[in-house]
Amino acid sequence: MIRPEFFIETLREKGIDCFAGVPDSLLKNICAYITDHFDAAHNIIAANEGAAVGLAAGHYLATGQPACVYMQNSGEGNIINPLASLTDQEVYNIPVLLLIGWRGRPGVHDEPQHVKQGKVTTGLLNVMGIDYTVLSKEEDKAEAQIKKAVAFMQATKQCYAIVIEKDTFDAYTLQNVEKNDLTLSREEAIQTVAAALGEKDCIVSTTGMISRELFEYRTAMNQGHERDFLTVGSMGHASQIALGIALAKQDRNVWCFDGDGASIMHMGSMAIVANKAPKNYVHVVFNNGAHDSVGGQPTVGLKIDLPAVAKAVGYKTTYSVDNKAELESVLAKVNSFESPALLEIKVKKGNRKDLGRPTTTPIQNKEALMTFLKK
Ligand SMILES: Cc1ncc(C[n+]2csc(CCOP(=O)(O)OP(=O)(O)O)c2C)c(N)n1
Repeated sequence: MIRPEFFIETLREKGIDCFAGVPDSLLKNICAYITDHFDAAHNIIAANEGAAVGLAAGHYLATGQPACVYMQNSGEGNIINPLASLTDQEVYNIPVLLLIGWRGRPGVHDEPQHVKQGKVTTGLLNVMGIDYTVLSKEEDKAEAQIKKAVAFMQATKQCYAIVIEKDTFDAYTLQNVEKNDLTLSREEAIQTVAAALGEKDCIVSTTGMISRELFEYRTAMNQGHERDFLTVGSMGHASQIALGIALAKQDRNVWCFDGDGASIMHMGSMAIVANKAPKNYVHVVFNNGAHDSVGGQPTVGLKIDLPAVAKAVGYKTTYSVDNKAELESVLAKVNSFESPALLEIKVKKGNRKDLGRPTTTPIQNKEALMTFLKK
């Protein structure tokens, strides 16, 4: 295994001292080390991975030094456009070092949403003409790979990718944890909202723990899972899946259970929700100011005024609560919400250690929901 400090300090010695990206569970230890050891101008947790490539390009334009973009391989989809039309040698020819966590690597068991992405991870790099290496788990070999990557970028000005397998890095625990006094847990907030829903209502929940906690709530209540679409992948798009359903099924309320990281990832979608103005749409954002599902790295979620953003783009009703009593009193008024509505629930970080994963497959989930929506 490689020590995070060894990896990052080797990059720093080679002139790479600026990072941007979206955190990943495979890169949790590296992301935590970067968060603790680089200031705000040298580590930017971006809205999405494509935005991180933009930041890295800006850094190169200003300094002549490549920056490093870290991401889960799910983020490859978000970087294709800036790779093809910004950094590519046939356009501006700007070097960026891509650090890609390889979930779903063929032969390694992983969740369904990672299987396809795992199969195409290196193929996508090939198609984009990006040279890459899979990082060795031995430090001396890894050091040689880093040297080669940096030399390649210096010589060609092209991007280069380092692909990271599971269990490549030693443990490192984030020290700079931003403290707040939030007490409501996300799981309790999810249960409270789910319990307030009408019989015909459906939920589209976002990637990560939110969907897992919702799934476990239904199981615990013996309710079945047909009313929930668990967006296990496709981070940031739950609000649009919900909008698609809401516009086509105006006879029932559609709830989006979103995270702050996910809603910020494609925040422009909020403007589309507001503009389409469905009469049956409630956007709930469980805001813990963190990418909790992949290691708790900070988002800007608690530093921005989400209800004000929603209001500014045209949501008709907005609420922000941070405790159960307030949440219940808002939910009691649900039938008089002018829609689309945004309900921000500020919650603390963290999850139950024995939290399970959905036991239904994505196809089963889809079919059950479609049957439910026909009723
Ligand atoms: C495009 C993409 N980038 C990164 C990830 C990895 N990922 C899964 S969940 C998650 C964090 C989600 O944070 P948030 O929406 O705030 O919800 P929380 O986990 O805090 O409840 C991330 C970064 C992903 N699945 N897809």
